[in-house]
Amino acid sequence: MGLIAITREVNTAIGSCELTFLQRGSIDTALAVQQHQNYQSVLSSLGCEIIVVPTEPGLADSVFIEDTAIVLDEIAVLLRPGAASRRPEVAGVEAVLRQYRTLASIQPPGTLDGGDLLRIDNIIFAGLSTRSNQSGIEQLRNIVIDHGFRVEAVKTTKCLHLKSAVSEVAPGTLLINPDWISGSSFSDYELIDINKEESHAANSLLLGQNVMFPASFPRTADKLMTRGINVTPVDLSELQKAEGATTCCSLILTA
Ligand code: CIR
Repeated sequence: MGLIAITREVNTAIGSCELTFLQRGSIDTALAVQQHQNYQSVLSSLGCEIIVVPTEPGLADSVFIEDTAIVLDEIAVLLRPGAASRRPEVAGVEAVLRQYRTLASIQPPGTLDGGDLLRIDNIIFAGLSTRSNQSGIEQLRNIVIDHGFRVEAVKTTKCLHLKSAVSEVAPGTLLINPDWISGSSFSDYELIDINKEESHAANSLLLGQNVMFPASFPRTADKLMTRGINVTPVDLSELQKAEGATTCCSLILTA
């Protein structure tokens, strides 16, 4: 059994991406492509086989593939992104995922973005956000309960997704921005606060013993390293301007 990372190409229309909490800044598309290629090389160096889903015209946010599905060992759930412009992204991802998993899907009026789903062991924390609604969370709960998963809703108001504010950096340990989400929903875990000057630093991708982490947040990276966590930096400056982060550019699964 090996690890697979499914990624999706950067679309040339990324400059017209969805934005919610950020002001639009100019994105260097060529640099975004280069940084995304490096992101894939890092995933590969950490043991993942990379499968790239081609993008399609008009899918400005397609690189943020995480928002289209959640993949568990037993099943994959195709999501229904909260931004209508992003819903056409799901079909291309479905075509690849059906080779690896039985599929279920979120139906209207439910909406759910993968960035709102923080899975830790058999618990899925689900952000109730501007993108993900109660119906989406309820549908996910009904789909995964038979596979032994519990879904806990957590309201977010200050950031795009739940995982903008909290992510797992080691088994039982979460990196959190306490200004964006209360630690009270995560009292069973050890919490590490981000450095206060790096408000977007809470999103990291844990792969085995390593954490892929944006190069733009060195103070928080130092904090993690001081705790004995292996940090592998990735420069994602251009995708960050599109309100993207580390987890959102891949779907990780075992196969
Ligand atoms: C959006 O607003 O949908 C995209 N521009 C960014 C999505 C980032 N997704 C994620 O962090 N899971």
